Amino acid sequence: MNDIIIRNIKSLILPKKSDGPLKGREMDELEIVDQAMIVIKDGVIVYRGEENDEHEASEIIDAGGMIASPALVDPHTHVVHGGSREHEMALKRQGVDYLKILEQGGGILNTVEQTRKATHQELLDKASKNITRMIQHGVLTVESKSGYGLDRENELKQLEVSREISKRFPITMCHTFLGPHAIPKGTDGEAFLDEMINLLDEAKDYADFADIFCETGVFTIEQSRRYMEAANEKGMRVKIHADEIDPLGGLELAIEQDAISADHLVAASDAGKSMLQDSGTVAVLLPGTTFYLGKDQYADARGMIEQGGAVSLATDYNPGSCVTDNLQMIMAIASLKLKMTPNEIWNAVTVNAAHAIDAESGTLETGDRADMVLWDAPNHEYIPYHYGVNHAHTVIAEGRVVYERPGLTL
Ligand code: IZC
Ligand code: ZN
Repeated sequence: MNDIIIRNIKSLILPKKSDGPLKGREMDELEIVDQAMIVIKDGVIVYRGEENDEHEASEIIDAGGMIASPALVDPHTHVVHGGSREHEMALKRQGVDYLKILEQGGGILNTVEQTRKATHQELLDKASKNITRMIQHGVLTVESKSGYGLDRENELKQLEVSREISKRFPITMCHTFLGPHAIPKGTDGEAFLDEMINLLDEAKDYADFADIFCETGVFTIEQSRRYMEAANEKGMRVKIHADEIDPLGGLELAIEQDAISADHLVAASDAGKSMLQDSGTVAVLLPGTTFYLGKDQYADARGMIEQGGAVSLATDYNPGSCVTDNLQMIMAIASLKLKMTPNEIWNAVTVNAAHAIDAESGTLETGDRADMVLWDAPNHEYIPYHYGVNHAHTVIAEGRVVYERPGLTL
């Protein structure tokens, strides 16, 4: 592989590398080096910092005064699925809420039907489009969940597709088994949960984490505990969809079970939030979902950070409650609705997102994989500010340009 110098970077955004996620006040610290350069050798960073004349390389990229950062990390997605649910928009407009649609056999269960019908190749082609868009928006590390199969064959099919994607694209992926995502129609919840617990032994060969949807009408706290204990016993680190709609105490359970992340937390209790500081659990907030579901109450990011917690952000891309592949859009919602500062937001979509999925991504230290983005923006605060569009100009994966923004044909 070639040596590359990227010069003429207006500002280089450098989240701090650390053994654990950044917590509390640390989340507002972000190193920014002005008039910077990056030197890459064999896909790895060998220098990053102020521009100087001390390096040589066979290829030189002139960043033209753009800003640069580590590639973004999206630590919560449901990117592999069949079909789509645009017909639910009309129901939502009539005031039928998300859990009601699920109760009536739609929602997740509709996607389950479509995912079961789809072949491996169809799922792969469909998810590849989403992954392409994610890369174009500056994301090079993605978590991907199963959960639309709800039986052995189809859960494993989804995980196989997810693993195939990581081979086909220049990205880092981790895979999560979310067998207990909904209860198939006409099935007893307890019996179905047993089936999913029995599947953990096999799922372990395909997935890095075990996840469950703990929510009214889906899985209770007691059922979620039983599942998480079983996964922990089998040596699988756990995650949980917790307190998204109703305050069930999912965050406390996540911390009790040493979950690597607790995701959603819109309705998390004050007691739960105060426990984050001394825990190894990252709060993965998904404000795009709150926005898409049309709710007024957003997760209390400020309370979590002010009490010393570690917060991350993700798209939660899925066909029902948040249909976007654009993590930059989530950065804007985090600013507007979660009242997070620009520095907190950048740490949340890089270093903390990586810790939420145990990935070695999100920083640009010497020795790190050269996954980075050149942004067509004057400064790092600009990206959450100018919302809904793509600011990624050049995406570099392991030192290789994999996306460059096309121009117009005039
Ligand atoms: O397909 O609705 N919340 N799971 C939990 C989802 C949203 C995905 C979906
Ligand atoms: Zn989710």
